[in-house]
Amino acid sequence: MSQVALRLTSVVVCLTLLSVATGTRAATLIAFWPLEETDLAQGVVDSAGTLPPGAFPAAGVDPDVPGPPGFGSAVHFDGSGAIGAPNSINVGGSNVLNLANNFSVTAWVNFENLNGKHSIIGSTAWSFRSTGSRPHLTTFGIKDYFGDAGALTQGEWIHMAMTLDSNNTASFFVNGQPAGQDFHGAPGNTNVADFHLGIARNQGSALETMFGSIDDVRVYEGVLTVDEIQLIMNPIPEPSTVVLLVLGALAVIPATRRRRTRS
Ligand SMILES: [Ca+2]
Repeated sequence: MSQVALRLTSVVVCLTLLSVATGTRAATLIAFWPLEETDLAQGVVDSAGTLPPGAFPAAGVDPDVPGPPGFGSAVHFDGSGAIGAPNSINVGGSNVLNLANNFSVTAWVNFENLNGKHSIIGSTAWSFRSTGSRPHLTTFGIKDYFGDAGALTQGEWIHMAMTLDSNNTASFFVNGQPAGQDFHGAPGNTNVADFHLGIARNQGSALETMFGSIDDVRVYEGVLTVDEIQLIMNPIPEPSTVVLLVLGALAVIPATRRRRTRS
């Protein structure tokens, strides 16, 4: 099993066990780019298996820079590009990622510069990005949701997550800790073009290119809990740990059943 497949399996196992333990229904992973590609000619794989491979641009990105510890390689964006010719990764998904609310996004980011706006992923429906030192979700034409000022830092890997619940409340998390909430009364729009990693949208005046590196970008349908976000941001558990978790869960279930049988 490849390292990426093992990591995905590990996270699924851990989230499932967490859901069983808490009695909550886990959010559903619908797109996951581990960004393990190392050559611009390679397709950018969605390990969730939902979308066909995305495409690197001809220039402006380096597909083979070190990611955060435990997450393999990452992609560096040089902040260049123009509307119509963006230096970003087109991952499609206009009919899959066009979520109006009740979704979550997570990613590792290493900003080289926090001046202005720098997008992790976006389309004409929504964009998850930075504005200055604040996490920022835009549902274009509807609402700008902001997290806490000072929550973001540059020059180091930080883990960013956002959730937009079914009441259109956005919650932000940085390195697994709450980083602000923002509210609105209407969902986002779902009439969208292709999604891109590294820009907000490829039309109008909102290119908002990433200047820095990103890795391990995930989109979920549903609202992740803070515990789930902390699991996602952790590097791959050792296989022995996963095996122990599964064996532990299997041991608990018969014991619970025996207790129920006796009572
Ligand atoms: Ca990676």
